[in-house]
This record gives sequence, C-alpha cells and structure tokens, in this order.
Amino acid sequence: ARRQFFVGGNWKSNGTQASVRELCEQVLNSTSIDFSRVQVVVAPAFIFLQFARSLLRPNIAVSAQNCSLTGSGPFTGEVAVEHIVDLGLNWTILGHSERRNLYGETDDIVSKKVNRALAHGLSVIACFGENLQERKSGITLDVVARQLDSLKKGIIDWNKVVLAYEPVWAIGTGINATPEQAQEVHAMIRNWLSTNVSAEVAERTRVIYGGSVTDQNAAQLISKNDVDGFLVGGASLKPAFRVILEVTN
Ligand code: G2H
Repeated sequence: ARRQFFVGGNWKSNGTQASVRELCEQVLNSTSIDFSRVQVVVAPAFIFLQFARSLLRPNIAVSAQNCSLTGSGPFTGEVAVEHIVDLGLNWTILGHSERRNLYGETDDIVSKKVNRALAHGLSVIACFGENLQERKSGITLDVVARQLDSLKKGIIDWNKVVLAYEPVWAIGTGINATPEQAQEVHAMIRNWLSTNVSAEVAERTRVIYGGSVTDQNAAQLISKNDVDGFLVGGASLKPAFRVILEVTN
C-alpha cells in the first residue's frame, strides 16, 4: 500500500491575525480533503500557534517552525519544545535551510534539536538539502547523505519523523526541482534509509519535497513514486494552497 501522503504548509515569519484567520477559515477549513489519503499540517509563526489551533478543524494539525535547543528556563526569547507540548501541539519543523543559513544552525545543532523534540513526544518534519554550488559540483547525494547521517544521530523514533528534502536553490526562488530531479534524490534517500536504518523504515517513512511547490507543479511532482508530499512555503499563504491540498484526493 502507498504511504499516506503528507502536505505541510510552512508560513514562515509571515501573516497577521487577519490573514491567519482568513487562511484557516477560507482555505484550510473549506477545502475538501480526503484525510485517509493525506495528512495535513500547517506551521504558523509561534505567535499565531494557539490562534490557528483554535480556528482549524481538528484533523488539520498545527506545527511549530523551530524549537529551542534548550528547555524552559532562563533563555530569554527562546521557545522550547516544552512550550509546544504544553499547547497540546504534536509537530515541529526542524533544520529548515533558513535556520541553517541565516541563524547558524549546524548539522549538529539540528540533530540535537530533533533529539529533544522526539524525546518530548513531538513529531518532526526534518529538513535538509543541497545548495546551488553543491548541485553544480555534482555532490548533491553526498551532501544529503552527510545531512542524513547527522540527523540519524538524533532520531530515537523513526515513526515520528517526516523527511523534507528541500534543495536550497529551489527555496522561494520560483525554480522548483523537476519531478525527475526530486525523484532521483528521494529514491537515494529511501536507499539510504534501507541501508542505514532498516528496510521497514525505508518503506514507511514519508519523504516530502519542498522548494517552490505551487498549484502548477504539485500534480507532476506527486506522481513520482518516492515523492510522498510537500512542504509548501509561499504557495501555502495563498488560496492556491487549496489546489495542492486537493492534488492527493
Ligand atoms: C521551502 C518552502 C517551504 P517555498 O522553504 O519550506 O518554501 O515553497 O516558498 O519555496
């Protein structure tokens, strides 16, 4: 049987109370989604987590976009895994390339954050992917394998992990990976899982694609065997997100 599809909306540091309400009510709550086929998770900015949770229908999950490496305590300005758990939420994104590139999160930090989140019972959308230079040099698969090796150190429960392959050159650029490019890396990731974790985990784990996914390219991408869904940024803030949610129906 095919793995359950997974569609995540990463709203990044966007939105207002009004726009969050509109997205929740006019798009997410009013699209016909076959939840037996697709799991839907949206990630608003921390400040809107509770608000979005209060508005969304219960079968759409709400996720954080990051968690602190430290717990609750004297860590001014940090939001800890414990806070996310306390809100009754079950998900966080970790290792997004914007965290890695703009805020200095190394493979090691990401792996430790993943470990903390899983240890406290959260499920994790773990992000990784090569940059343009690395792709041009032909080392994409090595880079992805290195990132997976590091993530693996933090993963204590593969049942709670969704792997998000997000080539950095495709993020917010309008240049998505072609379905063939995505499939090539996703197949390699599944191979890596089979060799380095187990055949069962390789079969079961959702590997989703992120990077300029739109209503125009979602259907072609999802037609590939090893593409189990998407992490959608810009397009998840628009009414067109509806089309992406419906693509798995
Ligand atoms: C990649 C993606 C969402 P976008 O960052 O994680 O964003 O779809 O805007 O490229």
